[in-house]
Amino acid sequence: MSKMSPPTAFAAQTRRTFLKASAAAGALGLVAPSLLSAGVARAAEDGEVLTGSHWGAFRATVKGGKMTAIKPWEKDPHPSHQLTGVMDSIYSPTRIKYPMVRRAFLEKGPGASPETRGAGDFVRVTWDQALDLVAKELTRVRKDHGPTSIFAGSYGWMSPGKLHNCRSLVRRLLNQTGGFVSSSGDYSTGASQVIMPHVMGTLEVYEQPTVWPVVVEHSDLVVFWGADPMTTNQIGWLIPDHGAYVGLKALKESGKKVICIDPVRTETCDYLGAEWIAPKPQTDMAMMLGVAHTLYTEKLHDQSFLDDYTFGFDRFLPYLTGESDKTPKSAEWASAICGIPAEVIKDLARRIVKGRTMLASGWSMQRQHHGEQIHWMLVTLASMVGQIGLPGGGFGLSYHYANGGSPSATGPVLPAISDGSAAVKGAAWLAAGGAASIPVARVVDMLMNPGKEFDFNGTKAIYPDTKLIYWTGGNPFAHHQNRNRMVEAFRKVETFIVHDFQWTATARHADIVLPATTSYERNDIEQIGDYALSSVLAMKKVVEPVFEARSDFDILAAVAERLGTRDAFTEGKDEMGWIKEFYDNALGQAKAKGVTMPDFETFWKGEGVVSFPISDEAKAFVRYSAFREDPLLEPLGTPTGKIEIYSKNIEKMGYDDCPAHPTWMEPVERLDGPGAKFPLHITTSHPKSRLHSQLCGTKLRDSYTVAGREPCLINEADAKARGISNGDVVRVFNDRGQILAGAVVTNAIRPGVIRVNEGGWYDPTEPTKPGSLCKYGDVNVLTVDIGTSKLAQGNCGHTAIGDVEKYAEAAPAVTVFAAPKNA
Ligand code: PGD
Ligand code: PGD
Ligand code: 6MO
Repeated sequence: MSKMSPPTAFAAQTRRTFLKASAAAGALGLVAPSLLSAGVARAAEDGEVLTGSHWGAFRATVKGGKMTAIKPWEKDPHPSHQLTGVMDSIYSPTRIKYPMVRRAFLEKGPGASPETRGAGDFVRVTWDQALDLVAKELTRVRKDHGPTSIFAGSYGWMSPGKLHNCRSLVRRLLNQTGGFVSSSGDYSTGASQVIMPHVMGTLEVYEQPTVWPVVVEHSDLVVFWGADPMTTNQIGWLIPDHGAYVGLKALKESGKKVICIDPVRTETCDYLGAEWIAPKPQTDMAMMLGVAHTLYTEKLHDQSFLDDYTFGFDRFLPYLTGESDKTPKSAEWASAICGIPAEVIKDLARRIVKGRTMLASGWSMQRQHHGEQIHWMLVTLASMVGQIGLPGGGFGLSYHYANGGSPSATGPVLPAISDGSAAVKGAAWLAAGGAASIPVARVVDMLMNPGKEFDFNGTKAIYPDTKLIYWTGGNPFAHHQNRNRMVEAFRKVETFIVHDFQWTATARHADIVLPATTSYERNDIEQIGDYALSSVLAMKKVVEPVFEARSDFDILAAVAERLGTRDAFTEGKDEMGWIKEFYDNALGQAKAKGVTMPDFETFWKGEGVVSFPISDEAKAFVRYSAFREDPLLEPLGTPTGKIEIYSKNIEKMGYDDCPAHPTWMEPVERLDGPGAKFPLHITTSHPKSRLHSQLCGTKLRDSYTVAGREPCLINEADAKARGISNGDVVRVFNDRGQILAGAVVTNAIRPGVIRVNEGGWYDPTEPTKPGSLCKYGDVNVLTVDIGTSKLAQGNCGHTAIGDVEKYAEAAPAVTVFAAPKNA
């Protein structure tokens, strides 16, 4: 189950997933004529429409062609409160209404006055002018500088739907017209998805863990280590089934013991009445080593599991005991780093081996400097406990994401539009051009250092010289770190093209801005439940496109037309033609599996949802049970077939920042770390009332902003020491930049730690000046833009220290939630 395409280097490890997907795609029928008349494909004038979103399936009420009410699908067991923002996203003042071009670009040409990027001086153009300009720029840049000068990794979220996947669509256009530089990996699990294949033989992070019903029945203790599943399961990459909430409720009712290890007392901690252990951020690696050391010295570890199922514990042991570096990784040693008393660490070690324990981790800790280490160490710990493959034991890396652990239904897997990459397989430019793909979070490094060599997972490659960037879906001016460095880097490119439906900071920094539809203004098809795959849902158009918005499919087909590749791009199918084809493919799979599905016309004209049965076997799924039963016949995909606590492959890479076994290394900066220049750690968690930056531009914002700005959680003691009261406007700053935020004074956060969630819209006071104050509270103004290590080059969005002060001056008005003038 991969949310983003895995790095190519891991094609082998993810073969099973890949084979499944390609079998589904390969079974696609030939071009099908569009079955449904335009009338069926049109939005309802009046009535109720069932459709879906990242926040869940919902029923929309339409009156006079406008969506007037939204209510969750009645079969959703735990609807998200964020749905109210979904309706507003269609009509909010941040909507991009028309194609727009940056004035200097239009009047003086590509690359002109780059300092005015982000200043909001746009000129409205017609669709034809805009599309001609896009086609002209693609042609010019390819001709003058070659395909490696076009960067279209176009990383980020978008909207669900098998057809209107804007990232696949832009890559499809560019693959079919001569190639481009792409990106691999993602910001969610950048470090873990590269290290886990070395350790477990799979990506692990996107795969089904032991299911919730098994955890509830068999686990005696559940430890959520840097995970807040109550908050982060609201959303899905597909349409969420919210099955994790059924599991969490059952866990609560079971009265089983739960521990949350987190600098913040989370919603999950409160809901489950869990015990709260609050280490200093970025020190969990040391804490885990302290737990492992206790297990070993007190002989609580399972040596026979280590012997039978793992490789290299004997090589890790001298490090753990301190034999190799004269530093035993004792609980006392760990305590001095993580700030948790040694007795608590020892007690934790004794408790996790007392009964059946599930170690459930989120992903924030691997979004930190040396983030590769953390899940490697968690797996090492779970191996020492010896319960991997047993019901309710072991570890899980996706209980907090997209409802991982929700039992999987017996049903089909819908295919999706392809990015057309097969079309350029072996094409000459790949060989000639050098780096065809960069690790996703190295985009600013790439722009800053064309021609520079970089390391990635045992390989070396060269950064290309980027002249044109094309981004559809994703909001890099929210998701990337160290905003001020980024603003400078983007001034180096000649042409920046963006499709979105909102005036995000990314759109504001573009040269050509094209208004996309929301998914409520087009038809599509999607599955409910990333892991459960419990239903197929017709994502029916709710309203006609507002203003001049067009779907990414239509926009890119029109560009393809200008480049002479329209037929290849559309394969002669329109929107409903594609949807029917995907459905019919699923229908074929369903038949083979003995599952009932109506024909397409009945499906689409009716309720538009078909659900699949969940077998008893699926409800009893235990991850790694087959491996445990027979490690020889069911080996892991690692070189040794076992869990690799020591990796010879990583040893061969010889990286100073990623040794061959889990290792504590000081991050570049941390709370109370050596030479720390600032007294507070800034944690940048995922927001309860948004999906990253999505819905930040909607009315939902009124429910959480403080003094009209992004909230900043601060401990009472830290607030008192700075004369800060609840509701004050504060300035959060470090050497990289400064933001305003609204203080929330609380004891639910460890002293010395503040939290500003990721995804707040970047709103610089003086857009032409890098370093200027962000008025709303984009926390990535403050974070570091370095790779986790040479191995994975993941982002370090959770690495930042800084300070806070009460903002004494009159706070400037937030302006980012109004469209730029003329727009
Ligand atoms: P979103 O806000 O979801 O964030 O970063 P990402 O860029 O994915 O951006 C999606 C954009 O796509 C929105 O602007 C939305 O309007 C647009 N969009 C939606 N549907 C469509 C469509 O149909 N067509 C077009 N053209 N556009 C569409 C998320 C990334 O941020 C992620 S996944 C993670 S895990 C990271 N997390 C952190 C973190 O924890 N801490 C920090 N400091 N930074 C992070 N950044 C990362
Ligand atoms: P975070 O909020 O970054 O979420 O899921 P992920 O697990 O990465 O962090 C989870 C918890 O880790 C937080 O409670 C935080 O306080 C804690 N934490 C931070 N630093 C440390 C540390 O150093 N040590 C310890 N022990 N704990 C720490 C992200 C996942 O969520 C992803 S990748 C995406 S794309 C989705 N994004 C959203 C979203 O934007 N909004 C919501 N509501 N839900 C989401 N779900 C998904
Ligand atoms: Mo993510």
